[in-house]
Amino acid sequence: MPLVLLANRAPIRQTPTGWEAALGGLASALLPVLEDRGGAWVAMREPEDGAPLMQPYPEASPTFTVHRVPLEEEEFKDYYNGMSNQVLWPLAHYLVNHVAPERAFRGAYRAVNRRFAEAALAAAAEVSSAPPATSGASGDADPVQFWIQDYHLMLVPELIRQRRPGARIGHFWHIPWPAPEVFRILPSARELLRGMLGADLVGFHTDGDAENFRESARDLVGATVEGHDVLWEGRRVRAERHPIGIDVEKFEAFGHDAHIAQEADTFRREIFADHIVLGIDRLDYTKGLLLRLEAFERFLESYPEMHGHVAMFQIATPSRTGIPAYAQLKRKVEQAVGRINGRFAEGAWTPIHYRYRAYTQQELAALYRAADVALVTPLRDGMNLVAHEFGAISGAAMDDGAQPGVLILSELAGASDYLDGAVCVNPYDTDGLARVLRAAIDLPLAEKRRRLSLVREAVRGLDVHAWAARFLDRLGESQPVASSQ
Ligand code: ADQ
Repeated sequence: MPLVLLANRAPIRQTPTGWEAALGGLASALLPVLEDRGGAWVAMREPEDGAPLMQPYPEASPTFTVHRVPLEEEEFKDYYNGMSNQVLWPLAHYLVNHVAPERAFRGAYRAVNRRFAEAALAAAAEVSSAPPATSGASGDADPVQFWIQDYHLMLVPELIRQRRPGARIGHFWHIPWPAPEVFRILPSARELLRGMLGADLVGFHTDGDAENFRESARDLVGATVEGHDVLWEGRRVRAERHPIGIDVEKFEAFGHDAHIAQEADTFRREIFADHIVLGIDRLDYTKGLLLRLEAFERFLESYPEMHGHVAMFQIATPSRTGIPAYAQLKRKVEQAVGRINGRFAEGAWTPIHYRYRAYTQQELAALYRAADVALVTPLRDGMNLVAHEFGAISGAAMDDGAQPGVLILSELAGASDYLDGAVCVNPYDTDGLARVLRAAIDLPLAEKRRRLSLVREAVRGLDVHAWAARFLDRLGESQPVASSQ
C-alpha cells in the first residue's frame, strides 16, 4: 500500500555529487519504507531554497516523489519560527515563560497546514488509481496511508480526513505532550486537538505523553477515553506509546571502527585530562546547557582534587538562529564558559572546551567513544537520541576492549523511561548533578560495564527501523470506525 509521508523537512539533500539521504534518523528509517512501498514525502521548501517542487527519487530509478510546499519569507517566519517554535515547542516542554502570544502566527500556521494537506491529497491521487473511499464505513479501504510527523502539522489529519474519510492516517508526535492544564493555555488548543483527532493512530515516545494527550482530548473537547483509545466523532483514535530509537547497526559499527578509534585516541591526547565529560546538543534552551555548566562549576568548586584531571567537552549545534531566545542563549552559554574557564583554568588544563558548530556523524562517533561520561541533561525531552547514540557506540567499543562510558541522564527525558543502566538525575538540581558526576568518575569498572550493557540492550530494543515498521503495522490494523460512542 503506498504511503504519503508529511514532515517539515525533506529526507534528501543536495551534495556535489547529486541528491542523497539526509543525515537524521527519520530519513534513514523512512526512505527504505518509501522506496519499498512507493508514494510521496511532502516537506516545506524554505524561502531562497531552489530545490525542485516535485522530485522523483532515487534519481537513478525513482520509486517515490518528494513534494515541496514553497514558503514565502513572512509565512516561514510565522509558521516555523513563530507558531511551531515559539509557541508549541516551549509549551510542550513546560517552559511557559518562553511561549510567545500565538495571535500573530495562527493564520500562517493554518494556511501552511492547509497547503501541506492539499499537497498530500494531490500526491495520494497520483499514486493510487483507485478512487478514495467516500465514507469512513469499514470495508471502504482507502488504498493510501498517510503518516504525519510532529508538531508543525497538527491540523493536517483533520484536513485529510474531511476529503478522504476512509483513509488510514497516522501522526507521530516527537516531543513531550504536556499536562492538559498546560496545553489549555493556548487559545487555539481545541482547534489544534481537533486537528490531530482526525488521525486513526497518534504515537508518542512515552506512556505519560500518550496519557496527557488522551486527557487533553477528554478535558478540552469532550472526547470519550476508552483504555488507550479516544472516541471522537464516530471514530476510534488510538493514542499510544511508540518509542523511537537510532539506526543501531550503523552506530554500533561506528563503535567498532578502527579509524574512529584512532580519532578518539588523538582527541583524548589533545584534551589533556584523565576524564572527559561529554555534552552534545542542539543549542536549545530545553537541553539544559546553562544548568549543566553551572553544575560543572559546582563540581569544580566542591572537588578541587579533580582540577587538572577532568575536562568537559561541550558541542552545541547552531539551531533556530532566527529566534531571539536562541541568540540570547548562545550569549549566555558563551559567558558561562568564559566565566568558568577564567576562574579555574591552570597551565595546560582547560576545564571546558566549547564548540559551536555541526559535526559529521563520524566526528561525533569519535567523541562518544572517547568520553568517560556523557552528560545528557535536558529540562524536558521527547526521547533524546544522543543518549542512545552514546550507549550504542560506547557499548560496541567496550566489546573491543575500550573503557566503558557512564551515561548520566535527565529523568525528564523520555529516554529515562527506557535506558536502564543510566544514572538518572534531576537537571534542575545542580548540586546533585555535581555529586553524581563525582561518583560516576569513581564507579568501579565492573559497575560501569554492567550499567553500559544495560543501556546498550535497551538501545538495541528501540531500533528506528523497527519503530517505523511497528507504527505502520499498527496503523494498518486500525479500525476507522469506533465500536461505541
Ligand atoms: P532533537 O531535539 O533534535 O529531536 P535528539 O533526539 O537529541 O533531539 O537528536 C539530536 C540529533 O542531533 C542526534 O542525532 C545528534 O547526534 C545530532 N547532533 C547533535 N549535535 C550535533 C552536532 N554538533 N553536529 C551534528 N549532529 C548533531 C526531537 C525531540 C527528541 C526526539 C527526536 C526524535 O526533541 O526528544 O528524541 O526528535 O523523535
